Amino acid sequence: MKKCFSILLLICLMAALVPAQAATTNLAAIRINEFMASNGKTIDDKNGESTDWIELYNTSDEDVNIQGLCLSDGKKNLEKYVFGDTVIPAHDYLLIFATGTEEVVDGEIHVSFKLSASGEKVVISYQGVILDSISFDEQEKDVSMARVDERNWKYTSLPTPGAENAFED
Ligand SMILES: [Ca+2]
Ligand SMILES: [Ca+2]
Repeated sequence: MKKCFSILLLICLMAALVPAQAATTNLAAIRINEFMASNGKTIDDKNGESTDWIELYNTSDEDVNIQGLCLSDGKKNLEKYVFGDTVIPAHDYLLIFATGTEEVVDGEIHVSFKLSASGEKVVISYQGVILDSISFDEQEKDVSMARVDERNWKYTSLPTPGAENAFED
């Protein structure tokens, strides 16, 4: 009886230690989904500044831990920002602010570069392999570039930082 109880206790302990739904590390499921290189009145970061922002999207049915994923504004230095232990839930978004100062403000990720409104790139990579990238030209204030589908991007004056992309008719 005592042995039975011990085994039961062990099972309970193990169940508590193993997360119910472990996130995968399937970085191929992560896309750059939207960004804004000239943010006027669209959204403020948690410092109250209207800084550039980048939205990532998890296209998969499983939560993905993006630890080790790199984010940059060019291909020369891919590792301008390396994500720590960060989970993007299935079919969910992660909003990052390109403020020029690397910090986490109340859970909000800020990176050490900005996006140039006269044109630049957004690149995600892992260990030197580019997983997704978008090159852009001159950007208008409060107009974002948003992914329409796997291949196409469009400007939109209905920016949706952290939510499903929206476009004018
Ligand atoms: Ca830049
Ligand atoms: Ca969006």
